[in-house]
Amino acid sequence: PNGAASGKISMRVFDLTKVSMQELDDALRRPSQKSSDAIMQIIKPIMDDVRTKGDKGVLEYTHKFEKATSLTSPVLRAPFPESMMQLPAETIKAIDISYENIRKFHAAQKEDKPLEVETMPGVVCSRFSRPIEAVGLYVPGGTAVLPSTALMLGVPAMVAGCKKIVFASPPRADGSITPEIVYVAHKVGAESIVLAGGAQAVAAMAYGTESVTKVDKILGPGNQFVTAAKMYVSNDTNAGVGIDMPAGPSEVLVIADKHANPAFVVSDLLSQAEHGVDSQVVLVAVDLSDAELAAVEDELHRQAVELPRVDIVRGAIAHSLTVRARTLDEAMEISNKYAPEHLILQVKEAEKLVDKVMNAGSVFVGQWTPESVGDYSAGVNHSLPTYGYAKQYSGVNLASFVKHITSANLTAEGLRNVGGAVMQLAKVEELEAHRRAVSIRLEHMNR
Ligand code: HSO
Ligand code: ZN
Repeated sequence: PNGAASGKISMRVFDLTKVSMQELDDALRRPSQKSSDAIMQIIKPIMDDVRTKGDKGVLEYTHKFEKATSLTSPVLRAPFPESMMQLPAETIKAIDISYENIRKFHAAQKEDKPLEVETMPGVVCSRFSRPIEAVGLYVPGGTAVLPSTALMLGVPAMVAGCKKIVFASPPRADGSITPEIVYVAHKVGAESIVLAGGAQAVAAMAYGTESVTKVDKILGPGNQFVTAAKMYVSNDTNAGVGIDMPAGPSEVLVIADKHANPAFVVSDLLSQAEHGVDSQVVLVAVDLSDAELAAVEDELHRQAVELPRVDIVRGAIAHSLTVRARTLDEAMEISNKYAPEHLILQVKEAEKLVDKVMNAGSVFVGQWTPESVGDYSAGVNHSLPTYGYAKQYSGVNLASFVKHITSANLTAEGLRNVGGAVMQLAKVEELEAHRRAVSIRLEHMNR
């Protein structure tokens, strides 16, 4: 295909015996994101329009951006008509299998009973969780259809017990919505689908309209306008809405040694590279000879030119790299510093290396575990921290859909035991009413 005509597809190589860690750090720095100021200026009027004009505001933007001029309501309510989820049997089966695995894994994350600790005799502290009542799940449209994202957000929301699950996704020009997304929405018991994309969808769910349900938290990936709109509403106390992590371009880091099959390694690198020209893939090759590395490089070109999305791959590979490391420890050090969204371990005894993983969104262990299984069907979530945020954030999981509430429950003996400390600290902070809330009770006990 056309890819072959425009030169060999290859990644820059950094050899750790030749370059310094500093040079490598520079090379591994993610391409800087576009300034969000300009984007904020673009979305601000959209947010205002939707907040003030409601349904009419949403529809205007959907007519304009999605060309879905026949739409007269921005919302599709459950029960969704069968006719909107007509799918080939194989697709139904694939969604059903994936749904079940994702459900099982996230159901296992439920805490079956409240955590309870008696910190002193008579002083009992507990923690329990409650679902977030209403969640808005954004599923991007555009070039790719992403029912897998609907599953990754909808299934944990259902398992957590969120009462109102609202999906939002841009409709097609004829006003219809991808049937795969309708089917997933039906399976997780969603109450509605907002037929809108971009900032207008986020605004509608954050503020609510005549027909769009106002939600408490908005989750899901999206383009820069969606991301900016999520930041905007999360800073607006009038909206009172939470958001998940901002999603950046996809990434994968593969650690491969001599035992790895070059064809497998390359297929994993390319499966992330085909997401977008801004995706970044990193191969850390551990103790490969020049000939072994050359074999991987040839394989990369060979597989890449066969792909329908070779032009996107070319863009991603242009800012991707191979790092030659001497040992597994060195490889892990690089990976932990980079904190990849996805980490693939294609080394002998890969399970042993997992103990050394400190920073990563999700780990794929051993040669039989391509990242695609996690993207779709294994059960793990694919909404993960990018851009190095795996250093401090977790991917979407059951906890993303619940709040943890704590409670304290004291007996008279408990208050006698802890009261002195409370009164002394209240004194230090010169908060007399605090101190008295204890002393009044202790005096009452002694009467
Ligand atoms: N790899 C993506 C998720 C995805 N892959 C969806 C295919 N469909 C997250 O980085
Ligand atoms: Zn993917």
